[in-house]
Amino acid sequence: MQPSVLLVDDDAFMLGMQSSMLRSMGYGMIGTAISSEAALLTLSNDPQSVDVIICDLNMPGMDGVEFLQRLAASAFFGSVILLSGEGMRVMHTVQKLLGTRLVVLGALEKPAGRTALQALLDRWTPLIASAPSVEAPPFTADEVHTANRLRQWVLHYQPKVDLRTGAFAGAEALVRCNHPDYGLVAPDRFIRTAEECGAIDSLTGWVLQAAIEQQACWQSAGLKMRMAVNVSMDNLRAPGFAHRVGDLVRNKGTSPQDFTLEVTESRLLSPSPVPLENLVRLRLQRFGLSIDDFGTGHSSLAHLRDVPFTELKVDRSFVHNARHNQIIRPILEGSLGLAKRLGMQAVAEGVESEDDWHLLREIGCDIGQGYLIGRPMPSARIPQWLDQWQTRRASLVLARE
Ligand code: G
Ligand code: G
Ligand code: MN
Repeated sequence: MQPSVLLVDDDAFMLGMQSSMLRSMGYGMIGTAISSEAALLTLSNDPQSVDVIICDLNMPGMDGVEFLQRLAASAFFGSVILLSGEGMRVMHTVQKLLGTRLVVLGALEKPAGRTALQALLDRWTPLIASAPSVEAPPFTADEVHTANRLRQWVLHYQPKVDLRTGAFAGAEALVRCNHPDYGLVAPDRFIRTAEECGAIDSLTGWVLQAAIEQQACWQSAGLKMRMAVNVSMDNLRAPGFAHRVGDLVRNKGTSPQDFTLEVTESRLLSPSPVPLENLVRLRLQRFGLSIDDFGTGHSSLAHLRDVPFTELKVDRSFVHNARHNQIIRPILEGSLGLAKRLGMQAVAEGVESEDDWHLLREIGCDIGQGYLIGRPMPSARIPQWLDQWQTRRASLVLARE
Protein backbone atom coordinates (compact mmCIF):
# COMPACT_ATOMS: atom_id res chain seq x y z
CA MET A 1 0.00 0.00 0.00
CA GLN A 2 1.29 3.44 -0.92
CA PRO A 3 1.08 6.35 1.52
CA SER A 4 -0.57 9.63 0.61
CA VAL A 5 1.89 12.46 1.18
CA LEU A 6 1.48 16.09 2.26
CA LEU A 7 4.41 18.44 1.60
CA VAL A 8 4.70 21.46 3.91
CA ASP A 9 7.16 24.18 2.94
CA ASP A 10 7.00 27.98 2.69
CA ASP A 11 9.00 27.89 -0.55
CA ALA A 12 6.72 27.35 -3.54
CA PHE A 13 9.66 26.34 -5.73
CA MET A 14 10.67 23.60 -3.24
CA LEU A 15 7.08 22.36 -3.15
CA GLY A 16 6.98 22.08 -6.92
CA MET A 17 10.33 20.32 -7.09
CA GLN A 18 9.51 17.83 -4.33
CA SER A 19 6.11 16.97 -5.69
CA SER A 20 7.40 16.31 -9.19
CA MET A 21 10.15 14.15 -7.73
CA LEU A 22 7.59 12.15 -5.71
CA ARG A 23 5.40 11.82 -8.78
CA SER A 24 8.35 10.49 -10.77
CA MET A 25 8.93 7.98 -7.97
CA GLY A 26 5.42 6.66 -8.56
CA TYR A 27 3.51 8.34 -5.71
CA GLY A 28 0.00 9.25 -6.79
CA MET A 29 -1.46 11.05 -3.79
CA ILE A 30 0.55 14.20 -3.12
CA GLY A 31 -0.75 17.36 -1.50
CA THR A 32 1.09 20.61 -0.78
CA ALA A 33 0.74 23.33 1.85
CA ILE A 34 2.60 26.65 1.72
CA SER A 35 2.42 27.19 5.50
CA SER A 36 1.79 25.33 8.75
CA GLU A 37 -1.54 27.08 9.03
CA ALA A 38 -2.59 25.86 5.58
CA ALA A 39 -1.51 22.31 6.45
CA LEU A 40 -3.50 22.32 9.71
CA LEU A 41 -6.56 23.52 7.85
CA THR A 42 -6.27 20.67 5.35
CA LEU A 43 -5.81 18.17 8.16
CA SER A 44 -8.64 19.50 10.30
CA ASN A 45 -11.07 18.61 7.52
CA ASP A 46 -9.86 15.03 7.35
CA PRO A 47 -6.92 14.15 9.63
CA GLN A 48 -6.79 10.63 8.25
CA SER A 49 -6.49 11.54 4.59
CA VAL A 50 -2.73 12.01 4.95
CA ASP A 51 -0.30 9.19 5.75
CA VAL A 52 3.05 10.96 5.63
CA ILE A 53 3.87 14.63 6.12
CA ILE A 54 7.19 15.87 4.74
CA CYS A 55 7.82 18.99 6.74
CA ASP A 56 10.16 21.98 6.60
CA LEU A 57 11.18 23.52 9.96
CA ASN A 58 11.99 27.13 9.30
CA MET A 59 8.82 28.83 8.13
CA PRO A 60 7.42 32.32 8.75
CA GLY A 61 4.30 32.38 10.93
CA MET A 62 3.95 29.06 12.71
CA ASP A 63 7.28 27.24 12.50
CA GLY A 64 7.70 23.51 11.96
CA VAL A 65 8.26 22.80 15.65
CA GLU A 66 4.95 24.26 16.73
CA PHE A 67 3.22 22.70 13.75
CA LEU A 68 4.47 19.23 14.68
CA GLN A 69 3.53 19.71 18.33
CA ARG A 70 0.01 20.64 17.35
CA LEU A 71 -0.08 17.66 15.04
CA ALA A 72 0.97 15.38 17.90
CA ALA A 73 -2.00 16.63 19.92
CA SER A 74 -4.48 16.26 17.06
CA ALA A 75 -6.30 13.36 15.46
CA PHE A 76 -3.48 12.87 12.95
CA PHE A 77 -2.08 9.32 13.07
CA GLY A 78 0.22 9.45 10.10
CA SER A 79 3.99 9.68 10.09
CA VAL A 80 6.41 12.54 9.59
CA ILE A 81 9.64 13.13 7.68
CA LEU A 82 11.67 16.22 8.55
CA LEU A 83 13.23 17.97 5.58
CA SER A 84 15.21 21.05 6.44
CA GLY A 85 18.25 23.14 5.65
CA GLU A 86 18.87 23.69 9.37
CA GLY A 87 21.19 20.72 9.76
CA MET A 88 20.89 17.28 11.30
CA ARG A 89 21.56 18.43 14.87
CA VAL A 90 18.55 20.71 14.87
CA MET A 91 16.41 17.99 13.36
CA HIS A 92 17.53 15.46 15.96
CA THR A 93 16.55 17.87 18.73
CA VAL A 94 13.13 18.33 17.17
CA GLN A 95 12.73 14.55 16.97
CA LYS A 96 13.61 14.30 20.68
CA LEU A 97 11.10 17.00 21.52
CA LEU A 98 8.32 15.08 19.85
CA GLY A 99 9.23 11.87 21.66
CA THR A 100 6.76 9.10 20.96
CA ARG A 101 3.84 11.40 20.30
CA LEU A 102 4.42 11.35 16.55
CA VAL A 103 5.94 8.66 14.38
CA VAL A 104 8.97 10.35 12.81
CA LEU A 105 10.30 8.20 9.97
CA GLY A 106 13.53 10.22 9.81
CA ALA A 107 15.18 13.49 8.87
CA LEU A 108 16.80 14.67 5.64
CA GLU A 109 18.97 17.62 4.68
CA LYS A 110 17.66 19.80 1.89
CA PRO A 111 17.73 19.09 -0.98
CA ALA A 112 16.88 15.44 -0.50
CA GLY A 113 17.81 12.86 -3.11
CA ARG A 114 15.40 10.26 -4.42
CA THR A 115 17.15 7.32 -2.81
CA ALA A 116 17.26 8.84 0.66
CA LEU A 117 13.62 9.90 0.47
CA GLN A 118 12.55 6.50 -0.82
CA ALA A 119 14.38 4.79 2.06
CA LEU A 120 12.40 6.84 4.60
CA LEU A 121 9.07 6.41 2.82
CA ASP A 122 9.67 2.65 2.80
CA ARG A 123 9.68 2.76 6.60
CA TRP A 124 6.07 3.81 6.62
CA THR A 125 3.65 1.09 7.66
CA PRO A 126 -0.10 1.61 7.85
CA LEU A 127 -0.49 -0.34 11.08
CA ILE A 128 1.78 1.91 13.10
CA ALA A 129 -0.54 4.67 12.10
CA SER A 130 -3.83 3.09 13.07
CA ALA A 131 -3.46 0.29 15.62
CA PRO A 132 -4.49 1.38 19.11
CA SER A 133 -1.80 1.09 21.73
CA VAL A 134 -2.33 -1.56 24.37
CA GLU A 135 -0.35 0.02 27.18
CA ALA A 136 -2.81 2.68 28.27
CA PRO A 137 -4.19 2.11 31.79
CA PRO A 138 -7.96 2.05 32.27
CA PHE A 139 -9.29 5.60 32.17
CA THR A 140 -10.30 7.47 35.27
CA ALA A 141 -13.63 9.31 35.27
CA ASP A 142 -11.72 12.59 34.89
CA GLU A 143 -9.95 11.33 31.80
CA VAL A 144 -13.25 10.29 30.21
CA HIS A 145 -14.85 13.66 30.98
CA THR A 146 -11.83 15.46 29.55
CA ALA A 147 -11.90 13.34 26.39
CA ASN A 148 -15.59 14.16 26.02
CA ARG A 149 -15.00 17.86 26.53
CA LEU A 150 -12.02 18.02 24.15
CA ARG A 151 -13.66 15.69 21.63
CA GLN A 152 -10.68 13.33 21.65
CA TRP A 153 -12.69 10.50 20.12
CA VAL A 154 -11.89 8.99 16.74
CA LEU A 155 -13.84 6.39 14.77
CA HIS A 156 -12.35 3.48 12.90
CA TYR A 157 -14.43 1.32 10.60
CA GLN A 158 -14.25 -2.44 10.21
CA PRO A 159 -15.74 -3.87 7.01
CA LYS A 160 -18.41 -6.58 6.91
CA VAL A 161 -18.99 -8.67 3.80
CA ASP A 162 -21.62 -11.02 2.40
CA LEU A 163 -20.19 -14.51 2.87
CA ARG A 164 -21.96 -15.99 -0.14
CA THR A 165 -20.98 -13.39 -2.75
CA GLY A 166 -18.11 -11.62 -1.02
CA ALA A 167 -19.85 -8.28 -1.62
CA PHE A 168 -19.14 -5.37 0.71
CA ALA A 169 -22.08 -5.19 3.10
CA GLY A 170 -21.20 -2.43 5.52
CA ALA A 171 -18.94 -1.41 8.35
CA GLU A 172 -18.94 -1.27 12.12
CA ALA A 173 -17.88 2.03 13.67
CA LEU A 174 -15.47 1.43 16.55
CA VAL A 175 -14.44 4.28 18.81
CA ARG A 176 -10.89 5.04 19.94
CA CYS A 177 -9.53 7.82 22.10
CA ASN A 178 -6.75 9.94 20.64
CA HIS A 179 -5.09 10.68 23.96
CA PRO A 180 -2.26 13.25 24.18
CA ASP A 181 -0.15 10.98 26.45
CA TYR A 182 -1.16 7.44 25.52
CA GLY A 183 -1.74 7.81 21.77
CA LEU A 184 -4.61 5.92 20.22
CA VAL A 185 -6.46 4.01 22.96
CA ALA A 186 -8.78 1.02 22.49
CA PRO A 187 -12.35 1.18 23.83
CA ASP A 188 -11.87 -1.53 26.45
CA ARG A 189 -9.84 1.09 28.37
CA PHE A 190 -12.64 3.64 28.66
CA ILE A 191 -16.15 2.35 27.78
CA ARG A 192 -16.70 0.77 31.18
CA THR A 193 -15.57 3.94 32.96
CA ALA A 194 -17.77 6.06 30.69
CA GLU A 195 -20.75 3.91 31.63
CA GLU A 196 -19.98 4.10 35.32
CA CYS A 197 -19.38 7.85 35.46
CA GLY A 198 -22.39 8.87 33.42
CA ALA A 199 -20.40 9.97 30.39
CA ILE A 200 -21.60 7.30 27.98
CA ASP A 201 -24.53 9.36 26.64
CA SER A 202 -22.23 12.12 25.57
CA LEU A 203 -19.71 9.65 24.12
CA THR A 204 -22.35 7.71 22.19
CA GLY A 205 -23.85 11.00 21.01
CA TRP A 206 -20.51 11.90 19.47
CA VAL A 207 -20.08 8.42 17.94
CA LEU A 208 -23.56 8.47 16.39
CA GLN A 209 -23.08 11.95 14.98
CA ALA A 210 -19.71 11.05 13.43
CA ALA A 211 -20.90 7.70 12.04
CA ILE A 212 -24.02 9.29 10.55
CA GLU A 213 -21.94 12.03 8.92
CA GLN A 214 -19.59 9.40 7.50
CA GLN A 215 -22.51 7.40 6.19
CA ALA A 216 -23.94 10.52 4.51
CA CYS A 217 -20.53 11.22 3.00
CA TRP A 218 -20.13 7.70 1.59
CA GLN A 219 -23.71 7.76 0.39
CA SER A 220 -23.13 10.94 -1.61
CA ALA A 221 -19.97 9.39 -3.07
CA GLY A 222 -22.11 6.49 -4.32
CA LEU A 223 -20.88 3.92 -1.81
CA LYS A 224 -23.86 1.95 -0.57
CA MET A 225 -23.29 0.45 2.85
CA ARG A 226 -24.88 -0.35 6.16
CA MET A 227 -23.41 1.44 9.14
CA ALA A 228 -23.29 -0.37 12.48
CA VAL A 229 -22.84 1.54 15.74
CA ASN A 230 -22.38 0.05 19.21
CA VAL A 231 -24.76 1.26 21.88
CA SER A 232 -24.42 0.56 25.53
CA MET A 233 -27.27 -0.64 27.70
CA ASP A 234 -26.92 2.61 29.64
CA ASN A 235 -27.76 4.58 26.49
CA LEU A 236 -30.99 2.62 26.23
CA ARG A 237 -31.93 3.52 29.79
CA ALA A 238 -32.25 7.19 28.79
CA PRO A 239 -35.87 8.00 27.93
CA GLY A 240 -36.16 9.49 24.45
CA PHE A 241 -32.98 7.87 23.13
CA ALA A 242 -34.81 6.27 20.19
CA HIS A 243 -36.29 9.60 19.11
CA ARG A 244 -32.98 11.43 19.35
CA VAL A 245 -31.19 8.85 17.24
CA GLY A 246 -33.97 8.87 14.65
CA ASP A 247 -33.81 12.67 14.42
CA LEU A 248 -30.02 12.63 14.05
CA VAL A 249 -30.22 10.15 11.18
CA ARG A 250 -33.00 11.92 9.32
CA ASN A 251 -31.47 15.39 9.78
CA LYS A 252 -28.44 14.24 7.82
CA GLY A 253 -30.53 12.93 4.95
CA THR A 254 -29.78 9.31 5.81
CA SER A 255 -32.26 6.60 6.61
CA PRO A 256 -32.69 4.38 9.69
CA GLN A 257 -32.86 1.39 7.32
CA ASP A 258 -29.15 1.83 6.62
CA PHE A 259 -28.13 1.67 10.29
CA THR A 260 -27.74 -1.18 12.73
CA LEU A 261 -27.38 -0.61 16.44
CA GLU A 262 -25.31 -3.33 18.10
CA VAL A 263 -26.24 -3.96 21.71
CA THR A 264 -23.79 -5.95 23.75
CA GLU A 265 -25.56 -8.79 25.41
CA SER A 266 -23.58 -8.88 28.66
CA ARG A 267 -24.81 -5.39 29.40
CA LEU A 268 -28.39 -6.16 28.52
CA LEU A 269 -29.17 -6.88 32.15
CA SER A 270 -32.70 -6.88 33.43
CA PRO A 271 -35.22 -6.15 30.71
CA SER A 272 -36.62 -3.09 32.49
CA PRO A 273 -39.24 -1.12 30.58
CA VAL A 274 -37.20 1.89 29.39
CA PRO A 275 -34.59 -0.04 27.36
CA LEU A 276 -37.32 -2.22 25.89
CA GLU A 277 -39.30 0.87 24.93
CA ASN A 278 -36.28 2.39 23.25
CA LEU A 279 -35.48 -0.83 21.43
CA VAL A 280 -38.99 -1.29 20.12
CA ARG A 281 -39.20 2.37 19.06
CA LEU A 282 -35.88 2.06 17.22
CA ARG A 283 -37.24 -0.98 15.45
CA LEU A 284 -40.49 0.84 14.58
CA GLN A 285 -38.33 3.44 12.83
CA ARG A 286 -36.69 0.58 10.88
CA PHE A 287 -33.29 0.63 12.56
CA GLY A 288 -31.58 -2.75 12.49
CA LEU A 289 -30.98 -4.17 15.98
CA SER A 290 -28.12 -6.56 16.59
CA ILE A 291 -27.51 -8.75 19.62
CA ASP A 292 -23.72 -8.38 19.84
CA ASP A 293 -21.22 -10.93 21.22
CA PHE A 294 -24.00 -13.51 21.22
CA GLY A 295 -23.24 -16.45 23.46
CA THR A 296 -21.11 -14.66 26.02
CA GLY A 297 -23.80 -13.02 28.15
CA HIS A 298 -25.98 -14.55 30.76
CA SER A 299 -29.49 -14.70 29.43
CA SER A 300 -29.13 -14.42 25.71
CA LEU A 301 -32.12 -16.59 24.95
CA ALA A 302 -34.45 -14.50 27.07
CA HIS A 303 -33.28 -11.40 25.23
CA LEU A 304 -33.83 -13.08 21.90
CA ARG A 305 -37.34 -13.84 23.05
CA ASP A 306 -38.13 -10.34 24.35
CA VAL A 307 -36.36 -7.92 22.01
CA PRO A 308 -37.15 -7.56 18.29
CA PHE A 309 -33.55 -8.10 17.18
CA THR A 310 -32.96 -8.32 13.44
CA GLU A 311 -29.38 -9.55 13.61
CA LEU A 312 -27.53 -12.12 15.66
CA LYS A 313 -23.81 -11.50 15.92
CA VAL A 314 -22.00 -14.60 17.12
CA ASP A 315 -19.15 -13.83 19.48
CA ARG A 316 -15.70 -14.40 18.00
CA SER A 317 -14.89 -17.05 20.62
CA PHE A 318 -17.33 -19.33 18.75
CA VAL A 319 -15.96 -18.51 15.31
CA HIS A 320 -12.20 -18.69 14.96
CA ASN A 321 -10.94 -22.28 14.58
CA ALA A 322 -14.44 -23.70 14.92
CA ARG A 323 -14.08 -26.32 12.17
CA HIS A 324 -12.34 -29.00 14.20
CA ASN A 325 -13.55 -27.98 17.62
CA GLN A 326 -16.28 -30.31 18.84
CA ILE A 327 -17.55 -27.86 21.42
CA ILE A 328 -17.60 -24.51 19.71
CA ARG A 329 -18.67 -25.74 16.29
CA PRO A 330 -22.03 -27.07 17.49
CA ILE A 331 -22.60 -23.81 19.38
CA LEU A 332 -21.80 -21.83 16.24
CA GLU A 333 -24.05 -23.96 14.06
CA GLY A 334 -26.80 -23.92 16.68
CA SER A 335 -26.68 -20.13 16.90
CA LEU A 336 -26.91 -19.83 13.13
CA GLY A 337 -29.87 -22.19 13.09
CA LEU A 338 -31.54 -20.12 15.78
CA ALA A 339 -30.97 -16.92 13.79
CA LYS A 340 -32.37 -18.52 10.65
CA ARG A 341 -35.50 -19.83 12.32
CA LEU A 342 -36.14 -16.49 14.01
CA GLY A 343 -35.76 -14.70 10.67
CA MET A 344 -32.63 -12.85 11.76
CA GLN A 345 -29.50 -12.11 9.81
CA ALA A 346 -26.51 -14.11 11.11
CA VAL A 347 -23.19 -12.33 11.45
CA ALA A 348 -19.91 -13.97 12.49
CA GLU A 349 -17.18 -11.80 14.00
CA GLY A 350 -13.56 -12.89 14.40
CA VAL A 351 -13.14 -14.41 10.93
CA GLU A 352 -9.36 -14.70 11.04
CA SER A 353 -8.43 -17.50 8.66
CA GLU A 354 -9.49 -18.90 5.28
CA ASP A 355 -10.59 -22.00 7.13
CA ASP A 356 -12.98 -19.90 9.25
CA TRP A 357 -14.22 -18.22 6.06
CA HIS A 358 -14.97 -21.46 4.23
CA LEU A 359 -16.64 -23.12 7.21
CA LEU A 360 -18.98 -20.14 7.62
CA ARG A 361 -19.90 -20.36 3.94
CA GLU A 362 -20.55 -24.08 4.24
CA ILE A 363 -22.86 -23.69 7.23
CA GLY A 364 -24.74 -20.77 5.69
CA CYS A 365 -23.75 -17.78 7.78
CA ASP A 366 -24.84 -14.53 6.08
CA ILE A 367 -22.23 -11.92 6.96
CA GLY A 368 -18.59 -12.09 8.07
CA GLN A 369 -16.36 -9.63 9.88
CA GLY A 370 -12.77 -10.16 11.01
CA TYR A 371 -9.07 -9.68 10.46
CA LEU A 372 -9.06 -11.96 7.38
CA ILE A 373 -11.47 -9.55 5.70
CA GLY A 374 -10.17 -6.28 7.11
CA ARG A 375 -9.06 -4.72 10.38
CA PRO A 376 -10.69 -1.62 11.81
CA MET A 377 -9.27 1.33 9.84
CA PRO A 378 -9.69 5.08 9.42
CA SER A 379 -12.51 6.03 7.03
CA ALA A 380 -10.02 7.34 4.48
CA ARG A 381 -8.62 3.85 4.01
CA ILE A 382 -11.92 2.20 3.14
CA PRO A 383 -11.68 3.01 -0.61
CA GLN A 384 -8.21 1.41 -0.80
CA TRP A 385 -9.46 -1.57 1.17
CA LEU A 386 -12.40 -1.93 -1.24
CA ASP A 387 -10.03 -1.99 -4.23
CA GLN A 388 -7.88 -4.69 -2.68
CA TRP A 389 -10.90 -6.63 -1.48
CA GLN A 390 -12.32 -6.91 -5.01
CA THR A 391 -9.26 -8.95 -5.97
CA ARG A 392 -9.13 -11.11 -2.82
CA ARG A 393 -12.87 -11.63 -2.83
CA ALA A 394 -12.81 -13.42 -6.16
CA SER A 395 -10.46 -16.15 -4.94
CA LEU A 396 -12.21 -16.53 -1.57
CA VAL A 397 -15.59 -17.02 -3.17
CA LEU A 398 -14.49 -19.25 -6.05
CA ALA A 399 -11.89 -21.32 -4.24
CA ARG A 400 -14.12 -24.25 -3.34
CA GLU A 401 -16.90 -24.05 -5.87
O1 G B 1 -12.43 -1.66 18.80
P1 G B 1 -12.25 -3.02 19.50
O2 G B 1 -11.75 -3.07 18.24
O3 G B 1 -11.13 -2.97 20.48
O4 G B 1 -13.62 -2.84 20.25
C1 G B 1 -13.78 -3.46 21.48
C2 G B 1 -15.20 -3.38 21.95
O5 G B 1 -15.49 -2.06 22.36
C3 G B 1 -16.21 -3.72 20.88
O6 G B 1 -16.48 -5.08 20.88
C4 G B 1 -17.42 -2.92 21.31
O7 G B 1 -18.27 -3.72 22.12
C5 G B 1 -16.84 -1.81 22.16
N1 G B 1 -17.03 -0.55 21.45
C6 G B 1 -16.36 -0.08 20.39
N2 G B 1 -16.85 1.11 19.99
C7 G B 1 -17.88 1.39 20.84
C8 G B 1 -18.79 2.48 20.96
O8 G B 1 -18.81 3.44 20.20
N3 G B 1 -19.70 2.41 21.99
C9 G B 1 -19.75 1.36 22.85
N4 G B 1 -20.67 1.38 23.81
N5 G B 1 -18.92 0.33 22.76
C10 G B 1 -17.99 0.34 21.77
O1 G C 1 -18.82 -6.70 17.76
P1 G C 1 -17.68 -6.23 18.64
O2 G C 1 -18.00 -4.83 18.89
O3 G C 1 -17.49 -7.13 19.77
O4 G C 1 -16.46 -6.42 17.62
C1 G C 1 -15.44 -5.57 17.45
C2 G C 1 -14.24 -6.01 18.21
O5 G C 1 -13.67 -7.22 17.73
C3 G C 1 -13.14 -5.01 18.09
O6 G C 1 -12.43 -5.01 19.27
C4 G C 1 -12.30 -5.55 16.96
O7 G C 1 -10.99 -5.00 16.96
C5 G C 1 -12.33 -7.02 17.30
N1 G C 1 -12.10 -7.89 16.15
C6 G C 1 -12.61 -7.74 14.93
N2 G C 1 -12.23 -8.73 14.11
C7 G C 1 -11.46 -9.55 14.85
C8 G C 1 -10.78 -10.77 14.56
O8 G C 1 -10.80 -11.31 13.46
N3 G C 1 -10.09 -11.33 15.59
C9 G C 1 -10.03 -10.78 16.82
N4 G C 1 -9.32 -11.40 17.75
N5 G C 1 -10.67 -9.63 17.13
C10 G C 1 -11.38 -9.02 16.16
MN1 MN D 1 -20.02 -4.60 18.05
